[in-house]
Amino acid sequence: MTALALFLLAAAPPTAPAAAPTVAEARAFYDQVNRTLRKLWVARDRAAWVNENFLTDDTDALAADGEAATAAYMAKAIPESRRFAKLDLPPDLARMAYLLSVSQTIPAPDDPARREELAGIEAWLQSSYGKGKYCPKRLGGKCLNLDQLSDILSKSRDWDALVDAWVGWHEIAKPMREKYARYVALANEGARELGFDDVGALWRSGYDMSPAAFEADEQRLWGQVRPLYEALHCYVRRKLHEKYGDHVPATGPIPVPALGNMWGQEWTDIYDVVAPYPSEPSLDVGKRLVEKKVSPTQMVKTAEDFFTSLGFPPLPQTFWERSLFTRPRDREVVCHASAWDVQWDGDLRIKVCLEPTEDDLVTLHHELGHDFYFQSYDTLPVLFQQGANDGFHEGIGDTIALSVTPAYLHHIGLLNVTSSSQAARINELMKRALFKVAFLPFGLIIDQWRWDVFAGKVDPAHYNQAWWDLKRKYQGEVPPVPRDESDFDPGAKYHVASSTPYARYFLAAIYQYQFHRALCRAAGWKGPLDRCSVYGSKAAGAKLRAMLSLGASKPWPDAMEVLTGQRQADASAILDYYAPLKKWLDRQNRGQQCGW
Ligand code: X8Z
Ligand code: ZN
Repeated sequence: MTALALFLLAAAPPTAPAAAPTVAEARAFYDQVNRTLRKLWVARDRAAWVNENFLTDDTDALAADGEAATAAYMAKAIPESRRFAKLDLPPDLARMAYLLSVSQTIPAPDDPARREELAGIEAWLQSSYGKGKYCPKRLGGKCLNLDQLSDILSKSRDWDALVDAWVGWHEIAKPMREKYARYVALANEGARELGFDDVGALWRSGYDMSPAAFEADEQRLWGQVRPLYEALHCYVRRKLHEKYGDHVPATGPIPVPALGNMWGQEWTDIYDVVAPYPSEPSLDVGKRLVEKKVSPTQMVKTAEDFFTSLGFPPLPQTFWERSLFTRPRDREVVCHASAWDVQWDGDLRIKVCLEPTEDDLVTLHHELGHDFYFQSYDTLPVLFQQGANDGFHEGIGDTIALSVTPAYLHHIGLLNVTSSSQAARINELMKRALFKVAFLPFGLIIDQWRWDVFAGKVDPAHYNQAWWDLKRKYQGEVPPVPRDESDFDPGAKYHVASSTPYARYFLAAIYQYQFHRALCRAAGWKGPLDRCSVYGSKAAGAKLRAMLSLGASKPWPDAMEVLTGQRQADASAILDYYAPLKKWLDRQNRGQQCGW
């Protein structure tokens, strides 16, 4: 030991035990976290907004900076918050501690170079998806974007054209494969530094239960709805086989492009092929939107009007000034629909590329559901400015869309005639089931795949195989042509390229019927659920707003109880809703070899 060291030892004061932290210190800490996060999130979201509205290399870099700055702060703040872990915190602080611990979707390693690399990959993936195009040789240099390719999937009934559009779009994802593997490795490092097994475990920790309990709960719900899905699959496959011959075999899984949607995630656009009673009055809202020359702004106003009829304040003037409603002709944008509160204080916006279609009218109700949720909690501390869980956020606009019934559409002039016959009702239920029941297994598998990837159960050499194994197993869907590991089909789906977790949509697909049932009861409706519209009911609106205004300040079962009286996800509402259709399908499927 040197003389200097000896001197220092001698001079050091006796070491006092570190003072135990107090609740007051914890409160000061979380006040500061909320203030700092507000600044970081506003900066991040401004950059993301500009980036997604104006995709260039520079705005990609700005968006990545915003993400990296947040990640850098989180990598320090989360470990620091553990100082208070042993304290008996009051419920609001305990809730903040929990929300902070799970608030990073893609956590970054606490090393600046790796953090920036990860943020750069995130921005690149999302940007590549946004700019994705297919330039078939036959068009001599003209390229087709996702809207145009989706249009082919939804309208063409020519098998070769369908397959060409499908394969063409999936080409955009091939270059993502290698970067995705790196992104998984870096994000997992970040998750482990925060004490999670991997990113998937972190995502499954956001539901006020253990990751394992969450997985089990999803499977419980899937088990309840699976017979309904299989009945629909069986009937639809038969109709598609009649239409396309052996391109859609009479038994086994269905090739995706036959289903009218790029990802086979919802099948509404083949309603014409499968309509139970084609001679009943038309349900073609898109046709009316075109005939009546309804503008994008009028479509948005129609959706807004539903919410204000329930007692929500109208959207702010800035919403109309700052939102994007149509695809710009002069620049690249991320067209996948989204809703924003950029300044976390009621700065509501949407970013959509509207066409006069029923799908887009429904999407508008979905997006405004996000905005009116933001509006309901925009004065809470930012850690509470979230849905009760992310499935709640996705489920609100969809709940309202369940009230957009044919009778309501007739009332607002978007359907010529309605009928109350049983045949018309089966048509309506079929159309909705093509949208919502078809979606259920898709809602499950996106994150089943990512959970397995993050957990290392699927390595990069099997990315595509694992994807199609899940699609076949849960959805009964297969690709139209052989695929291999030079493809990266998961990356051709927005939420994979944009790092958006997906279990939320599965939950929303179940919750929305529970919410709808509760709103209908509040509105005094006594008839069947599929005929109920709560349009104009202030009583239903008040119940809904009571739940939304909680944000994430309480565990989600508390929020659910406020609206529904229930504390659990419960598939009985969706099963009740489609019961008449299920009965009808079972009759149609008699003697068929269902399943795949
Ligand atoms: O991504 C969305 C919304 C934006 S949060 C348009 N949805 C999922 C999808 O398109 O895959 C809504 C339903 C499912
Ligand atoms: Zn959404």
